Amino acid sequence: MADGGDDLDLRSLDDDELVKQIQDDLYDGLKAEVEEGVRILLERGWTPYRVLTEALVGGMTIVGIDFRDGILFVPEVLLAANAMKGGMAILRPLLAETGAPQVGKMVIGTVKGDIHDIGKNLVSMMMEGAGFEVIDLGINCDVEKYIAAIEEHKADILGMSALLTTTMPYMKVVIETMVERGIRDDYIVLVGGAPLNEAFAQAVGADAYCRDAAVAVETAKAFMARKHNQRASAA
Ligand code: B1M
Repeated sequence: MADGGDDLDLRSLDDDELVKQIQDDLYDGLKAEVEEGVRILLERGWTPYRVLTEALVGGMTIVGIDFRDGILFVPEVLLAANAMKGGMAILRPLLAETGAPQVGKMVIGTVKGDIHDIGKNLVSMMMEGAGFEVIDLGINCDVEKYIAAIEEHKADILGMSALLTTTMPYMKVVIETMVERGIRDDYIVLVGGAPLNEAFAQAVGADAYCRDAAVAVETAKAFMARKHNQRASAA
């Protein structure tokens, strides 16, 4: 993709060129350049959400395609992921600032055997931005870790992320264990990750599949509203 852009003045680019350059820099794993590009777009009045979706997620999509096609390999993708995280770290507090009063509590983690965390982190950020308190358990979470956290934090929602076809079935293990322990109906269970779909979510007994972070927020809000209504009518 682009050369390192060492002597390129990012400020001289118009918005479209800058987004393209950020995506190239992300592809090349140039964290400092990605961070600078993100800051410039924010200075130009872009909302944090727009920077996130158009520049960063857009860039990571290109990385994903070339990873799939064998053009990029794990070390390069790790660098790209690191650059993406640099940009996300700038946006995280800004997304949280725009948030409404706390609407619910979510525990989220990537399932056992899976170390992909970019999508999960994005969901966490967007949920925080929408006014949810988020307890992020990180990656490689086993069933005991999930259950201990939802109980300890008295969560409303359990969110699980999986990016591999080999790890997504673990969601069923978690939900079945919740059923066995008689706690399944105490929580809203939302699942997401690139290889999942609605049929899978239904098959494993989740409440809903969330295609992306924005859908996760909308779905969580809708379930929370339903929960509040049920409480109100029971009172
Ligand atoms: Co991996 N990897 N990877 N990888 N990796 C994929 C997933 C893959 C599709 C690439 C490919 O072949 N095209 C492929 C999986 C194939 C399959 O299972 N069918 C793959 C593979 C094979 C592997 C390894 C096995 C490679 C190897 O070692 N040979 C290995 C597995 C390691 C492991 O986990 N045990 C591996 C490793 C890695 C890296 C470490 C190099 C790196 C991860 C770095 C990190 O996350 N810190 C990596 C990356 C970056 C990717 C791709 C390129 C990008 C994933 C990503 O971050 N996307 C990915 C290709 C792809 O997905 N196109 C790939 C951007 C992110 C914003 O999107 O995660 O989908 P996503 O999240 C979205 C939605 O899915 C949703 O909202 C998010 C935001 O909109 N969502 C949720 C996600 N989680 C949610 C939870 C919710 C709700 C919504 O809860 C409520």
